[in-house]
Amino acid sequence: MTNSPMDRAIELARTAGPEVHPNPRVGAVLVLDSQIIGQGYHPGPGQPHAEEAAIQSALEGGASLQDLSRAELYCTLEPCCSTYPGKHRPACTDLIIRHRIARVIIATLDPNPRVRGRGISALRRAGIDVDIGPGAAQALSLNPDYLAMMLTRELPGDSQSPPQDQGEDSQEVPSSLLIPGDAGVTLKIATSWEGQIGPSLEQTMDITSPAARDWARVLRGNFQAVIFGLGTLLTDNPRYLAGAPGYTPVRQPLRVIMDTRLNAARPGADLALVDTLDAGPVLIFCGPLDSPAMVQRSQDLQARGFQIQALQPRDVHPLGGLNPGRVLEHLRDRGITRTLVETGPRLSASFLRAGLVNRLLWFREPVLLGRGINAMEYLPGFPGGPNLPMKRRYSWQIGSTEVNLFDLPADNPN
Ligand code: AOF
Ligand code: ZN
Repeated sequence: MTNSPMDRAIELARTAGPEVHPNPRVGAVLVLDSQIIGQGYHPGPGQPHAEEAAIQSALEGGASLQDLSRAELYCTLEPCCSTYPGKHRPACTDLIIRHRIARVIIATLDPNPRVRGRGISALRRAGIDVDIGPGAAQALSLNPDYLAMMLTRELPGDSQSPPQDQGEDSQEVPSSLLIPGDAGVTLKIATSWEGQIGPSLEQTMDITSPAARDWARVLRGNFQAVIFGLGTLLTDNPRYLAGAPGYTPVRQPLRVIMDTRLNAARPGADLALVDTLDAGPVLIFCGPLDSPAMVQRSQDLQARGFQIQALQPRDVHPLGGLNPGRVLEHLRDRGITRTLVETGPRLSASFLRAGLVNRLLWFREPVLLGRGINAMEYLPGFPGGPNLPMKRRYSWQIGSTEVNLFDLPADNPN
């Protein structure tokens, strides 16, 4: 095969015409011993789903049930998992389980509140090996409208919608990560398998799989603000835009920089953010404008399109850092209560130490780095560290990356 089976499944999904609306474009491919033995796509409401079409085409092509039990099914979207009034077709997970397919590879989750990870759980509960993430970016870009619609949809009190707490170590993807409306501060940390965050206190690393990175960008669109520090700004030069390629984000969060001395104004700091101000504003928190130099830097940055919010002398730590609690208060005054902190170890630690983090999203990559700053040693309250037995609520895999979600006992009025 020249293309990967997932590439082929994405190609198939693309063959659906506009009649597919309001359903998503989905493709599926069945592979046995490196040969495609079945394939299909979903043409539109009332028609077979891609998985059903792929299984059907394999059977019509002469595949036996024993062949299916050794086959791998590549799906561009998480298979659906329930029937309900108005649903046209049988649940794809039932078909997959009934045909005893050995392994299922899924590019992206179905954000439909009736699915949202429950399709994956159903398959895993049935003993089917499930891999998530290959081709995620292309699969997301197949259905920007569908994703945007589903991400903003909630079915409160609907017995079909997933229960709030799936208990420890559940494989369910938390719907709160997919639905805007979840208040609080989420801290995102990416580490190697042994917990290394980066080579130094300021630097972060791009070690997570591309699929996980795309997914993180989609999730970003569910927050009102994303906070980071000067170190991350200068070393990573991030843009922090929401949405994967071709995917319409729910919103672009306000980019918030904590920069006590306004070093972002440093000559030579060639900030990529400057070119993204059309997508949304950037707000810089700093210490008091108590010197001509600070006033000058503030003016320079404002002239480049940044907003500046100076804090009081009492909000500056003797060692130079800004009080993260005060930053959150200012954001709350602006109506911002759903915040993502995506920054280097030092600032992450100050949010954790102040007890301001409600949720920890730990992206853990199966690589070993051997040296660097270790989250378990450096971050107070990090799971696996000296003083924190913590309840992991969810864990799932995106590409090669393991994503873990923890609820922290935060002292946060959000
Ligand atoms: C799949 N495979 O090919 C598609 C899925 O009304 P129905 O029965 O067609 O169900 C529509 C929902 O099924 C849709 O909102 C989305 O959640 C899922 N689409 N799922 O397993 C497919 N098209
Ligand atoms: Zn289905």
